[in-house]
Amino acid sequence: FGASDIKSVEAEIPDEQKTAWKKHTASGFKNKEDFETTLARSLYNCDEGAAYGGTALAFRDRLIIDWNKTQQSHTFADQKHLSLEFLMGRALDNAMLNVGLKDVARDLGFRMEDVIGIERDAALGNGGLGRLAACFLDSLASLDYPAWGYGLRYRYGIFKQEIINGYQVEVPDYWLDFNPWEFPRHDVTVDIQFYGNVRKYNDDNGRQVSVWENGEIVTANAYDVPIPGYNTPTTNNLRLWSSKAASGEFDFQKFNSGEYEQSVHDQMRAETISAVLYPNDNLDRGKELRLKQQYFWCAASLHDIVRRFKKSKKAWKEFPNQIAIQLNDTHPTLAIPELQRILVDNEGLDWDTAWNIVVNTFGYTNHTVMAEALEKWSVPLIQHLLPRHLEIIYEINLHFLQYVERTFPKDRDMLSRVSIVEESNPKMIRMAFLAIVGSHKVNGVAELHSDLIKTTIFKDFVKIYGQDKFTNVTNGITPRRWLHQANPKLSELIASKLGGYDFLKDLTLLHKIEAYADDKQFRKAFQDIKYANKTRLANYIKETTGVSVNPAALFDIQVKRIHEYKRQQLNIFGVIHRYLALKAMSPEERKKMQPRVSIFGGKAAPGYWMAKCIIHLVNEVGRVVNNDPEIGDALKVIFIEDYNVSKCEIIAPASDISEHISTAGTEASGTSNMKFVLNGGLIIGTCDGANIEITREIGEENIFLFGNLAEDVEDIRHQHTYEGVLIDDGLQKVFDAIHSGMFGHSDEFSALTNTVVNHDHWLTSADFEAYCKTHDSIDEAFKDQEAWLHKTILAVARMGFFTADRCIEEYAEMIWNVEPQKLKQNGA
Ligand code: CR1
Repeated sequence: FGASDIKSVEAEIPDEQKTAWKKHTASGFKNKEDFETTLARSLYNCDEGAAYGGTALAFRDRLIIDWNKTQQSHTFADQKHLSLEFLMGRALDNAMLNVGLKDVARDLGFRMEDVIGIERDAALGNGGLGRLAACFLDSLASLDYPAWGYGLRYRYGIFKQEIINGYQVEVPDYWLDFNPWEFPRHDVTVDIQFYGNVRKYNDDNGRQVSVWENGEIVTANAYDVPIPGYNTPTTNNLRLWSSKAASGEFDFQKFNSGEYEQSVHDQMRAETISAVLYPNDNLDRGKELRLKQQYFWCAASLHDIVRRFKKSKKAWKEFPNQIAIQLNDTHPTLAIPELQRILVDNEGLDWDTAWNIVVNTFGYTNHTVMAEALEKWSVPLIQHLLPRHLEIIYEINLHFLQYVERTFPKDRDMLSRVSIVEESNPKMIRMAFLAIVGSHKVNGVAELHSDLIKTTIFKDFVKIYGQDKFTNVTNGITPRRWLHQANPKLSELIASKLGGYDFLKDLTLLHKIEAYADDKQFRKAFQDIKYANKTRLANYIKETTGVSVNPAALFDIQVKRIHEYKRQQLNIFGVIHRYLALKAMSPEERKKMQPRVSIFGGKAAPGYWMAKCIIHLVNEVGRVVNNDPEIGDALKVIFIEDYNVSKCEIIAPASDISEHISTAGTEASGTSNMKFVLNGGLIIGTCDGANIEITREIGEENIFLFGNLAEDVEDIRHQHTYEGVLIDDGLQKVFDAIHSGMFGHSDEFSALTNTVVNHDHWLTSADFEAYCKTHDSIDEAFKDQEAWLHKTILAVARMGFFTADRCIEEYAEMIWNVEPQKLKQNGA
């Protein structure tokens, strides 16, 4: 380009953008050159991407100052949250909200949503378990608890879902292209060993010492992510580990002898450990690489924790008073034998002293009772990968079983039932049992779930340890993201009545809006907001699927991982039932029906055939129904592609009804149920997980419950085995329609209908009639909009209990014994 070309480009830059940048640079960039060098981009070339980059870097700089202050002041007393998954979503919007500077980006001359929309979700998790960890990080920082999260820095997060011809196709999610929210700590590395052997010798005092040696070394490299609290300078840390070949590992001998390829291959092998998130939700598949990930991350995190503790120069017995480590499910259970190994083998403590420290340090949260999700690892695999840990696990088990035998001398079967080692072929290590034995508290995530673990899978452990070791912390969600960020207009309306935004930090204050449930103006404003949120979703649906849906119709939404136990099949069979009923009506009758939009979204694990069949059926039903001219607006069926955290922020505020319809006793808690109600939608649900407590809080007249109870499910399954499955008449009509080829070749769906006919493990048929009738009563209730508004407002007002802040306070008091540490404004 010549000089004149540049001039002509410059002339096209709108003035307000130039001034905006000038003003904006005050908070992040010193001058235009600074901005341009940071982004390697000319200001005159500034599109949404650059605006995002600029805004993110500016906010990041603000966070760093508070982050450094927080980390300086919180050096020793810490709560550590070990989780293989942190489903963070986007960071910019949240950072702006928490720092309290949401207007800056507006000045740049861009639509804020467009700028925010540039950011890729940090999708380092599968579903509820990973999102819970992210909500907890937000609450820990917002409540000023000194706390760190430890996870893995996956190069590929959960896959991106594309729907092609009605089928799910998985595309890798390479999310790290531009990630301003992470800070590589090249100086924070830990060498992690795998394989090798254990050598024993007696030291000078005659004590037997074990040395784990000759293993393969992989280096863990820390990447830190600042976690800003809301309306406080406290900024905590999420440390994610990335794997790379140990420096000695790049084998120069091989290199020099011409085996360049081999040495690069070794490098890649090491990097593979943190390459990809396993895409299974509520399912355990014992792959060696997964076990490697688990140990890699546990060992790196513990090394880090121990290193910081040792700097404090305190005695080892102080360790559990200084540090509490919470295990998010059994994925981090190897941290238990690892800490025991560090204390006994490296630090020379005797077994009992060490074990006492270990047990008092760890707490274990269980998130499922389903057998297929309970982790077990084969003994030969652990022996091969972690020979010293296997010895330690055996010794832990020996001590434990000796205790059980002494306590229950007459119960011979007890020993094999509770043994950490399952006597199968091959032998297996039961990780949940190891987690219980190695922790001082075990909690479930909703009342029913916490009761179920005590009466089913962990029943014997309650006998052994007593009731007190087991407790409940019902899940919650952060109101910052899930109310204020996702639904700013509703948040504003509430604030206008409550005189400010204090409720975002004390959600129980919401109860004060009960007084407005009958206030005409308030109701109208509430209704308008819902309508606007539905319109926003309708626009998104139009843009992404091409289907027009009417925002005045009843929006019925089920978004979550696709799983047979969550019963999206029940939902889609119900939709087909409705479609058949509409088809059988006269046009006049049809006009009288409540128009509906049935919205589905969620990923299926790539190897989960049945879940993929469900997705396919939903899409095929949508294709038929949405193109049926007789049906029009009476029914639309939508599948939203690639459901994730940021899409949930658009979806949750837009429901009239959301579906939480798991077979009773299978959904440990559920957390999207809370998001939907908090945003002014009602629930159709089973008596399962947190639905039960939601009902207790909001009142049973404000929720649509149906279906068999958890206590009856086993009997019904038993009946199925001995007497066969009774297929409900309405469901039979649905199956006939599917078999007739109405939704494409019926072979495609035979697996789905056959499992109902053959076993119906998930009680689809047993609950079908009640499910359809409940939907009919929802249609009736929705017709009376005033009464409906009354219900939804009361429900919102009564959701205060379900804030993640309350969870964190319960964990802090019952399990961690830690106190908040407020930063003084000057950072001291
Ligand atoms: C449960 O299925 C719960 C979350 C968070 C999931 C869900 O009901 O809300 O945990 N469990 O507690 C899970 O992923 C491996 O188990």
